[in-house]
Amino acid sequence: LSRNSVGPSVLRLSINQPDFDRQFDKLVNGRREAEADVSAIVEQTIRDVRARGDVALLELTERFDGFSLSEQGWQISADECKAAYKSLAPELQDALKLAAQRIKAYHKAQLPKDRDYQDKQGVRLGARWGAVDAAGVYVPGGRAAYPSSVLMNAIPAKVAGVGRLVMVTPTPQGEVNPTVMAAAYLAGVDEIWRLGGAQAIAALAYGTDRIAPVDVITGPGNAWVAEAKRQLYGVVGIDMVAGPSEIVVVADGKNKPEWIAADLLSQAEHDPTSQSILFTDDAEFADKVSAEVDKQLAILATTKVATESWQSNGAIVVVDKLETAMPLVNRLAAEHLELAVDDKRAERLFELVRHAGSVFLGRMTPEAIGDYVAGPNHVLPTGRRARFSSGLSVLDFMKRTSFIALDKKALKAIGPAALALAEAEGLPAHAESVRKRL
Ligand code: HSO
Ligand code: ZN
Repeated sequence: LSRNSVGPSVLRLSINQPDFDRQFDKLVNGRREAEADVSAIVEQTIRDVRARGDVALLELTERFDGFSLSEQGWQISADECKAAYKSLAPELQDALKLAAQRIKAYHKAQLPKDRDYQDKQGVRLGARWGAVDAAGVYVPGGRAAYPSSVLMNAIPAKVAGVGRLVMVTPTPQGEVNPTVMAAAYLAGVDEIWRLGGAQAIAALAYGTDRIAPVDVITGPGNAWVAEAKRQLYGVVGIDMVAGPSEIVVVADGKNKPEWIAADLLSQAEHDPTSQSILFTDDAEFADKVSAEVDKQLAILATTKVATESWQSNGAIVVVDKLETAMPLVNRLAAEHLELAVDDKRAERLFELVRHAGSVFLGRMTPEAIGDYVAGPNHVLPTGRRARFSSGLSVLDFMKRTSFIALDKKALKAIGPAALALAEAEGLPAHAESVRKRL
């Protein structure tokens, strides 16, 4: 994208500029996901873990995380997690507990209903939902280790009814993040293995002597982890492959510029490739927010990441009316969408939203509330994937078995059509299995 330099350091577009369509296209289609070519290495790692199991895990962990699993232990125990929780400041314990309770309540309400009914031909039909037996959650180490993400991945699995919930997390030099362990304790994780990278995903998918395989793997990770999930999809189920965070804010001129600037920066600080975009119908307000972002960037502890994100991926788009922004907002299909306007207006704009991962209505709903404590999942589709997919839910840990039951009368009603179709497909055994009963 060409970063034109109308004043401050962020892309500024106006719906009235002659080349707006072309510029906005570039914003929509700009690729922010580095396609590092890791596929060959990951393929090799997966093959290695599959062939040599625990021995490969030992070697790879020694090489990449710099410690010995056999000396320091393969697992982190439930007692260690409980102790980590107890060692936290009481306010942090309470915050985690509140988050866990609210996430649990929201996901409980999400549980699907079985169906069982008889149709007009007398055929009994339905579907029964059940959880997978075992699920694995990947939790990154280092900067990207978020206790909130442990809750967001693990709690839906438990609510879905997953019997065995396994967590894998790299512990470079053997070190573990205590708040992550505390979150695992609260979420009811059953096993934690000190493993990271593609090798951890391979171990979960195929199993080793020590580690029993799982059926579904979720959770964020670096390029190697994402690629391993992609390659092993089919052997196991996975959640979506997530990209860098995004926020679109639709705001009128009656907002406090400080608030909106902070909202934009809340996602910019996640990653240099994150994206924050403001739509407003007030050019003066746009200037104020832009200046305020620069002011806040100067004092933010995460300024390096946030500045890079804002300057290379951020944008401010000035429109005539907020309603005219909505088709543009839909094209971006952003992970997070704030509608920072009066409540009634927010409802009306919300009616116009067709594609977004999660929507935050009104002036008092900053996106960060959804990251931590509101209840809906913060694992959401990024990179325009909200066009066709949704946030993580209990359904990612469940599957549906349909069932059919006929009696004589029902078979008489619909059997002849099956017979005709079987004959048309040239499959006589199919036809006979119906004919013999008729
Ligand atoms: N906004 C991130 C989730 C997160 N934020 C975790 C803070 N901690 C997902 O896009
Ligand atoms: Zn966030």
